[in-house]
Amino acid sequence: MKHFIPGSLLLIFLCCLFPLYGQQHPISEKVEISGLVAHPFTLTPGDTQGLRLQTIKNDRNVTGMSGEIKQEIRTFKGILLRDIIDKAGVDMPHKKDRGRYIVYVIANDGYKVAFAWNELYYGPAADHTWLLLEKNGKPITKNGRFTVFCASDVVTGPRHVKWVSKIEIRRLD
Ligand SMILES: Nc1nc2c(c(=O)[nH]1)N[C@H]1C(S)=C(S)[C@@H](COP(=O)(O)O)O[C@H]1N2
Ligand SMILES: [Mo]
Repeated sequence: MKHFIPGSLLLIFLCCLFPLYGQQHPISEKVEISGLVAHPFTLTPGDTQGLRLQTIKNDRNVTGMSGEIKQEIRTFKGILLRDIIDKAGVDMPHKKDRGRYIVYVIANDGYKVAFAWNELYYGPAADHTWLLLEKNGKPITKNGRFTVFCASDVVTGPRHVKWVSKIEIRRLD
């Protein structure tokens, strides 16, 4: 017997696979820091480029729009986002343009979140925005390897970025 699949059946089969394809979140093993910076660099779980890894006790869970708890984070290990930006060195010739700069956190599934440069230096988020490598004493594997988390946000879900692969410094018009 010939192994013959009619074209229409093949098409139906491929259409069934498509939603699965959309749900896959390829894990990035690195985070590239790039954009308007003097020294672009790459972080991996094994090479954090000499940046200070801090272990933090945390009382802010990952919450949704109506306050529901999506995930409990009791402790985490991570690098302050500001330390990462400092190391890369933002190329900002005119200080008064600081309000135009954003730190764009990009995930492998297309999710993107902007932080204003100003808030990461002068706002509540300055001391509370982290690139996490571990949660609750374990490396991030399920949504990993890197997560950005802003513990000073009122609702923390939207800026809890899983599968982070890039951090880009951009300037708005
Ligand atoms: N990469 C990525 N991160 C994401 C999302 C996403 O779709 N992709 N969803 C966000 C939303 S809307 C919420 S509420 C939280 C949920 O986090 P959880 O995994 O703890 O439920 O993740 C956020 N981070
Ligand atoms: Mo959400």
